[in-house]
Amino acid sequence: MSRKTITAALPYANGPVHIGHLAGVYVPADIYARTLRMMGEELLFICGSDEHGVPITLRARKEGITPQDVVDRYHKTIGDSFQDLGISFDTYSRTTSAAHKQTSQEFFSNLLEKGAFDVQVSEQYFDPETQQFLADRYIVGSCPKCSAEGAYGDQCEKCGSTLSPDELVNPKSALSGAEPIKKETRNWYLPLDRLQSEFLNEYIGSRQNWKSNVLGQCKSWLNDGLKPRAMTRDLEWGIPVPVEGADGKVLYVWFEAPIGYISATRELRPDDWEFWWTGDSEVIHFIGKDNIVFHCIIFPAMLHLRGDNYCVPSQVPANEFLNLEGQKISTSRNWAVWLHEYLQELPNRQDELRYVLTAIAPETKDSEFTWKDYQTRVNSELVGILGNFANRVLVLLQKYNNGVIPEVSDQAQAWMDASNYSWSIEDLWSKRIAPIAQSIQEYRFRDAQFAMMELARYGNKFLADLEPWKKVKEDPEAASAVLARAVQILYNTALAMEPFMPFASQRLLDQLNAQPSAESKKAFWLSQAQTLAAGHSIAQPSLLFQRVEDELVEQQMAKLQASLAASAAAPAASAQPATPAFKPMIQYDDFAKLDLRVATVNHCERVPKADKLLKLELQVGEEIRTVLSGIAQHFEPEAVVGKQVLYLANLAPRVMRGIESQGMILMAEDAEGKLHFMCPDQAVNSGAGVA
Ligand code: B3M
Ligand code: ZN
Repeated sequence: MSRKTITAALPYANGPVHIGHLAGVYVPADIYARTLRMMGEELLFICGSDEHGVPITLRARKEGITPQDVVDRYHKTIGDSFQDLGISFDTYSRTTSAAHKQTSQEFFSNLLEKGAFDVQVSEQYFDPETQQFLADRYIVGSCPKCSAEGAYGDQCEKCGSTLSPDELVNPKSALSGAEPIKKETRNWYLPLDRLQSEFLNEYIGSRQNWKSNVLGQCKSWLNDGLKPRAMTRDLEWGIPVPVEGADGKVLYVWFEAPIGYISATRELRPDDWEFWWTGDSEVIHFIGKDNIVFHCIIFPAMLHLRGDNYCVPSQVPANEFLNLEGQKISTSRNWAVWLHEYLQELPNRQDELRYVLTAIAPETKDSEFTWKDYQTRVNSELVGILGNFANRVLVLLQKYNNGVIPEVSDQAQAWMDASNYSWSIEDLWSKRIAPIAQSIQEYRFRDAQFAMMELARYGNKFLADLEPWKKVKEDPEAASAVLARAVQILYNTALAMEPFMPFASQRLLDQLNAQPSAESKKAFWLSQAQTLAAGHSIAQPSLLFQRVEDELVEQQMAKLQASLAASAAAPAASAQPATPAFKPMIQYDDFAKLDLRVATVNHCERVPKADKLLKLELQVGEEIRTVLSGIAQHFEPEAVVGKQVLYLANLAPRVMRGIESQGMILMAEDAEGKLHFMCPDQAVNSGAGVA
């Protein structure tokens, strides 16, 4: 068995994780890592926060905080919630770490020295208002493939298509809402077109055991013909490009984020991290389908170019998407079940969530989570089958044998054999446990969990057929023999539960008063069912799972509806009607009274305790004027300095927050409620009249 480097997609640290992330990536990855660890495989399970990228800077702007504040908040929220859910990473790192900066810059420099990049001057989209280049995610518009609004310049989140900004319909800058313009800039491109024929066609073509949904997507990209893609961007937030003269440029987030797996390994294992990424290591990436191109095309191309015996991903078991109550999960509309909120509102129900998400996992096609289904599966499967089986065996063993596992006499065994329950530990393993292990190793976690539940179903049928509660009256020894067998089925069920429901597995082992060794667990997963010896005393039984009552479902549904109502109401509150109603007619003399000027913003700052106001110092010809303006939630002070604005110079001054505001700057407000400066199309002398 070669060593395995198992990774789970690095969640963007611009918000918490939700059940879609869990079902798509983290729960299956954890089931896989836990099982192989118990099988004794040499492995590392790697993850961390993806802390660069435009969504983070967009949220920072929206909240008036720094990108580092954003990632610090969500790195903790995400890391804590994964831990509470029992996701057993060996490390949960982050891409703002020093190790990551070093590793990704070294990786880039290594490729640069090999001449792997083509430096191209290209025209990039530029925001004329904020004077910044726009990375793909800074450009939003309608998706050319599915017409969804709010598609990004690199990807449509609705249909999963990979896009380029030029394809977007009606592109706008996500920074200022302005129409982006093209401006020349120099970037370093990965020649994916050349790499396709050199390496990628053969690499993808030889991935026989990859899931069809993954291979399908890869082959469609290859059939379309790969194009060179810039691995650097003109952005402030990110890993600086380690090249002289590349100031203001950072590594493309999808170049450095996958390197985050390597840097996290380096942090965890400073002495032998390269061992896990070279030679015959098996790299296995757990991701969602929207990350396939980056993990199956771009990152393998990078690793191939890196050379030095770096290994390319051997398996990428990507899942499809999970929907919620008939709709796509949407972070912007808060149509989601957030993990940290679930853990707060439904304490000690981690296993229920893990179980349900595995049972409905979108392994081959999109699937659906509903709270009603959650309730049904918990109540009828976890409580009704698994919990019921455990409770019956433990209670009856306490009742008939004081909780001690009895010997099984030949006579009692003969009776069970005659009842078609010939007992064979070998059969129990080969027929009921081996299929669980095999399904897990083949990334079929739904099947694996179903096979695990089959153990409990078998146990329930065993009891129902032999009815020890009746047999005990005429033949207590036979009844005890049934329980002696049933408790072995239960013990193996507890062992089989661990990858799926680690908390409940431990609770059940505690009730069995069992402390299986690592060797015993390894044997369980590789070769034989385990037994508790005759004479072993179990502990006091208690219910493994609690029922989900209707009010829990009602509460969660009400919460979702409230989110929907809130997000539906939000545009109405801020958006203006397409054309605001016209005001009553005025006479020319009324207009002539207005003294409108062009003013230049010399300085701009926030107003303490006034989160909507900015204080601007305006140059108006020879005069300096101070104006307070309610634009603080639309613009950063530094984005305003230097602008020429439309200024109403003869509006009577008024004092706000103790500051005298002299006049007013005039802004346009668009249909989404976004504000825009009314600037002259070229610089004019400040104080110039407007009529
Ligand atoms: N941050 C997850 C996403 O696309 C992305 C994964 C990076 S894994 C290197 O939501
Ligand atoms: Zn689309």
